[in-house]
Amino acid sequence: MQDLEQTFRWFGPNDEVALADIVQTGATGIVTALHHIPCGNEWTEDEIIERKNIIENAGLTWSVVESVNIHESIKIGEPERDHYIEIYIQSLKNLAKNGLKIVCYNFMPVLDWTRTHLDYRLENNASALRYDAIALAAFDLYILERPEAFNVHSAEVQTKAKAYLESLPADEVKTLTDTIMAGLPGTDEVFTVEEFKQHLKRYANVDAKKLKENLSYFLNAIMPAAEAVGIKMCIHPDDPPFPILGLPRIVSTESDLKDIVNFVKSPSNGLTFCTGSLGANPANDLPGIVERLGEHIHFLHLRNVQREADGSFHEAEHLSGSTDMFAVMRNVVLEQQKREKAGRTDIAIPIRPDHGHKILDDWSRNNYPGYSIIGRMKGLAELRGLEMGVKRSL
Ligand code: CS2
Ligand code: MN
Repeated sequence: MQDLEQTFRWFGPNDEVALADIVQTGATGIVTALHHIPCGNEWTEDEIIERKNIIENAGLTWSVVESVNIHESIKIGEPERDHYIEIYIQSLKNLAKNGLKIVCYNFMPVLDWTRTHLDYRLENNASALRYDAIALAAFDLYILERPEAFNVHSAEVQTKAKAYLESLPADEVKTLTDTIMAGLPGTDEVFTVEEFKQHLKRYANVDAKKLKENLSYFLNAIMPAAEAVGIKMCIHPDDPPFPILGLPRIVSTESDLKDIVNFVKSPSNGLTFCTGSLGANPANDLPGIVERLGEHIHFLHLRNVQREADGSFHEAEHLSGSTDMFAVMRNVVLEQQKREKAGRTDIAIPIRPDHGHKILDDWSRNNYPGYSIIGRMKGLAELRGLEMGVKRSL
């Protein structure tokens, strides 16, 4: 049976990790996006071809587009959304013309992934990303000063959050704010608290139900075109998979994922299975999701998180943490078997280690948070070993 296609995210020519480095990790596929094109603008064929050539000249394949970001007007359901959907469809057509057929996206309002600490030290002094529930509450209650936050966080959390904030030196308060307010991956953009408040206002009338309707509207609008050109869309789950800072989240649970694949029944309407994102909610049965929704998975992000009782978590080693990665991989391989039997050709599902720890010489480069080269390479190496072990033992 074909192996999973090993991929590595690359942020483009400005990434301090070069394609020549990635070749040595064992990855053969690249996951990238035209990060310099502002969200809502068309990805022209010229730009796509230019990026594709750079990747191919390094002996690699551009396997997955992550992400073609969704304009906020589409998430909010504003009148301009139809205009932005047209542009989105045009970008998909341009990608498909050049052989790019797997497109990841997410539907998280305003913020992409959210962490509170970018340099959390593990026992071996490796650096990991962390989401601390108390720190997040402290920001929500006393920096963002969102009135409803006092109804969301319990009295106990409010007390702890206050104490936490009072214990922080001023420069660390700023670091915490900038960490939570980070914009899209691949950019250095950070919202100010004021800008973020403006964004929140636009979402005042968008609850989870409305946001889901807007996602359904978007999917129904783009799927006929995506299907016609053979594009497989795969939605990335929310990270973390629960509402934060007053923003709704609708790609967080198995039942959300089921709803989404049912919005439009099409092979083009698929999922990115990110264990790091989904795994932060203890109620998510990750191996079970692969078993039940595996046919819709077009892209795999296999990383681990270590959960704590209060909702905090940090990014753990790929094979040890709260998620049983063996059980996940076994069900991924069983899904490959099912596809083979059914005559499907998409057996070599692209997999990436997603994030990694900062270890060894990773300190010599200024990478995007979570995107160290050696830490990710270690994760990928572990995952490929696990895959081989599972396959040989079946
Ligand atoms: C990452 C995200 O947090 C994660 O797991 O994979 O940055 C992801 O790249 C985007 O949210 C996908 O749109
Ligand atoms: Mn992910």
